[in-house]
Amino acid sequence: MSKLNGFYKSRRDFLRGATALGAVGVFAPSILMPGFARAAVSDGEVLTGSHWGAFRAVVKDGRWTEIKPWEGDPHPSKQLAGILDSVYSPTRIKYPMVRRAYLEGGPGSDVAGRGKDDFVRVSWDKALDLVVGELKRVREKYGQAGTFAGSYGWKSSGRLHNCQSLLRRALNVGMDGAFVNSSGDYSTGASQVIMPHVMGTLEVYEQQTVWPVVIESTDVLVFWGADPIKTNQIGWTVADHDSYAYLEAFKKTGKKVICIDPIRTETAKFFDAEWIAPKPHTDVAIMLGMAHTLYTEELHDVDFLDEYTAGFDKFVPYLTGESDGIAKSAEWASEISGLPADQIKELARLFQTNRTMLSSGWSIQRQHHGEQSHWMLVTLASMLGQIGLPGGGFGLSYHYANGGTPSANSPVLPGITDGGKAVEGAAWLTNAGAASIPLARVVEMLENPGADFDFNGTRSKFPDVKMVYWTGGNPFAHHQDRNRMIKAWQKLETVVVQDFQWTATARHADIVLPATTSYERNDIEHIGDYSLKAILAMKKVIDPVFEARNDFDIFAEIADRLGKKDAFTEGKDELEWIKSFYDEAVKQGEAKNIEVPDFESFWKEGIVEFPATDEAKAFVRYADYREDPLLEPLGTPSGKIEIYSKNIEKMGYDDCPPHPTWMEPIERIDGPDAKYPLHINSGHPQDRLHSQLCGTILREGYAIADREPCVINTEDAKTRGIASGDVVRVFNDRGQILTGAIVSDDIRPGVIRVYEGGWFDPVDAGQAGSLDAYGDVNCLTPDLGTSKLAQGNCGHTGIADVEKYVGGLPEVKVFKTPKEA
Ligand SMILES: Nc1nc2c(c(=O)[nH]1)N[C@H]1C(S)=C(S)[C@@H](COP(=O)(O)OP(=O)(O)OC[C@H]3O[C@@H](n4cnc5c(=O)[nH]c(N)nc54)[C@H](O)[C@@H]3O)O[C@H]1N2
Ligand SMILES: Nc1nc2c(c(=O)[nH]1)N[C@H]1C(S)=C(S)[C@@H](COP(=O)(O)OP(=O)(O)OC[C@H]3O[C@@H](n4cnc5c(=O)[nH]c(N)nc54)[C@H](O)[C@@H]3O)O[C@H]1N2
Ligand SMILES: [Mo]
Repeated sequence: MSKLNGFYKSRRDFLRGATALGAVGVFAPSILMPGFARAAVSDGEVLTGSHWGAFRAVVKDGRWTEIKPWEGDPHPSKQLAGILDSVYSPTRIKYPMVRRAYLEGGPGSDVAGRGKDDFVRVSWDKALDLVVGELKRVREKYGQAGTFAGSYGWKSSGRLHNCQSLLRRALNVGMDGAFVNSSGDYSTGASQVIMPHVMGTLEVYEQQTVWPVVIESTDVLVFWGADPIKTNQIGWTVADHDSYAYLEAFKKTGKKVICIDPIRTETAKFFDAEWIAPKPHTDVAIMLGMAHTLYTEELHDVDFLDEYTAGFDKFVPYLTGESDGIAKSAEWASEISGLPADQIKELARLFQTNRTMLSSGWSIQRQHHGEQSHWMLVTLASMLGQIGLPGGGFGLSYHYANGGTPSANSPVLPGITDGGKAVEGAAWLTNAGAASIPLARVVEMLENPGADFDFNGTRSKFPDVKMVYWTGGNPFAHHQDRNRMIKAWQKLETVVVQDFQWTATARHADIVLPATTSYERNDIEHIGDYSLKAILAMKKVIDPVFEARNDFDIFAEIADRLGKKDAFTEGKDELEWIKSFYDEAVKQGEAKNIEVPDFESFWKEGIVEFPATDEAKAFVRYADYREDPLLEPLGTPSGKIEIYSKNIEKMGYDDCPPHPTWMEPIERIDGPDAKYPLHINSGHPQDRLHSQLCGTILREGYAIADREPCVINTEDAKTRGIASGDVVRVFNDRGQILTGAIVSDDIRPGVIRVYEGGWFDPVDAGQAGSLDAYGDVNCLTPDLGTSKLAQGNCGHTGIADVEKYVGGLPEVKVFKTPKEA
């Protein structure tokens, strides 16, 4: 499932949305006035937008000089400053570049030399000849599945220059779909597969009981591994930041807020919340301890469980220990989690006697057996019996893209498609005529061509991939176990990377194509993934920097060289595409009786806003199901919340039983055979978006000793002789990174925090196991699937140790331009 199209309130909306989008691309091209709004201004202000929000760009003499938040943004992100800097940063890719050994020796030359920054500048013509030549050669020599184009990542906002769809579109029309695709994402890999079995929907990208209702009706607001103050800075479309006003309003009520998190988060600080800090990776045990308390004290809602859920009776013998001899009591959970048993019991009673919203983030499912976390959360919420009541139940998206913000009655923009075939999770394996893999298994795929793998009830074989084309993502930041990945990458004969900055992924490529940032081209996007509060003209701010080209143009040219330019462009240029998306919104507006101005007025104005309806301001998730479970059944086989899933039972997976279960992860602190004493918390960064903006001035605000920070508890620092500001080496069997220490009591003892997205900067490039000079936490995390069911990534699993670094300090080089011969 992609996150492209906002959210769906219900399964039916989801189906409707899917069909509507399937129809995109058939609109006749319309002729626009020549030159209309095509040029960037040389002086003035341009309203545009990004994942970080909408803003006005001040341009002087054709150069972007200042960035001001849009007046309609109630809580602009401090990260905006980094955007401007990223455009002119020394890490910009200026020209098409080819790795020297590759240019001289051809595909597969000196693969161990990747990452050594030895590139040669070539013309666009030469670069595209090489790319297209390779696409053809690989197909001829290795067949349909020789190229991986399941490229993933947080490409920029915008419905047209969606580089991942454009890549697949070019290969669909130009190569008859001869490429390997991917399904899922890194965000919710486990949840988006288990939740349809449990709730009949994805849950994670859907509207929540809205904030006005929570403010009114919720008595106890629990953030379970969720930090909305940090993470709501970002939207998949253009962030609206409207949740901040609601969080403020909730704070004013003085009602109880609890944060269950190994870290005292920004959200915990904002609310001065009760901070409960369990050992990481033990949440399922804690929830089971609560469930056991409710059950043994007869506090569970028997009527709710009877009427709205299926299979509770099969879960009870596990809960009580009748089936395996271990009662999942609060005392049992206390042993595992380190929380006092009484605290677990008291929390269970508190939740039961108050209207409680259990709001969970996604880290607890980005872990080994991550499927169990949200399944157990739903089970706990079902026992509390408040699902579908105002302000009660659970929510899996309050922390993401300002979920819970009431939705406007707005049309939904379509976007460029991959060539008429939707890239949706459900279509995997048949998608685009070639194989598809669960995204996070990409390294395993390279290592084991022909080997079987399981996924959500299916079994398939890994294709034999020889070429990778990555665009709009940074796998050398987002993927786990960097050193294993480096070795696997060496199996590839050709790696093409299209980006605007010299990420580690680009530095490990053979052919590097410079893309524009979204501020160097025109596009269109919504403001507010959930609020849908406006449609924004993402106008070009400046002309392309150096030789950067738009993603659309690069792929149109590739399609052209494959003899399929018209099929790719459908005869439309940039602005004609944008207009066609907008015109679809106008049509929807007519059907829905919403006033939507025509394209010319919209583009001139730059924005059209839509207000939230009264109905949207009162939205309670699952209220309709609660009111009428027969007429409004869930999309599960039983039509009910599945605490026991017969479908999952049939799959017979040893690592995903048919009801929520505590399962030991491959490693955790104090777990069986734990080899290292500290858990690695690799949460999302406060001051950047993954690896984006790491190469900007924002880094000056957080880097310690020029490295990525590592937060360590005071006790753990003391026993290791570490002080704030020290350079420390974090290490385990998988890798070693240098970071700068921050000693703090805002983190549980036994836990360190290094945010994901720090740029990988190996001292000995190409050599697996090299010391990383800057601090890419994914040198330390394990690369394994959450389970056979979802095969999500386990970025939040992993243990390590830390020591003060006393060796000679290697220079951080990754933020400089590589050699441009
Ligand atoms: N250990 C650990 N690992 C994690 C996580 C974790 O919690 N812990 N979180 C995971 C999650 S949830 C995610 S979503 C991933 C994020 O992983 P990514 O999405 O891969 O990370 P980004 O840094 O956002 O990379 C986006 C890249 O796209 C490029 N780009 C942006 N716009 C454009 C464009 O218009 N055109 C082109 N061609 N390129 C563009 C940017 O320059 C950047 O290099 O990381 C995952 N990895
Ligand atoms: N500023 C900023 N915002 C972002 C992003 C970003 O990169 N920067 N990325 C966006 C994206 S793509 C995504 S997917 C979302 C990610 O949203 P999340 O996955 O929810 O974010 P994380 O920061 O990984 O984790 C949330 C919290 O879980 C806690 N946690 C970690 N392990 C455990 C555990 O075992 N138990 C408990 N109880 N808590 C635990 C972490 O300490 C953290 O405070 O954020 C989005 N928003
Ligand atoms: Mo994500």
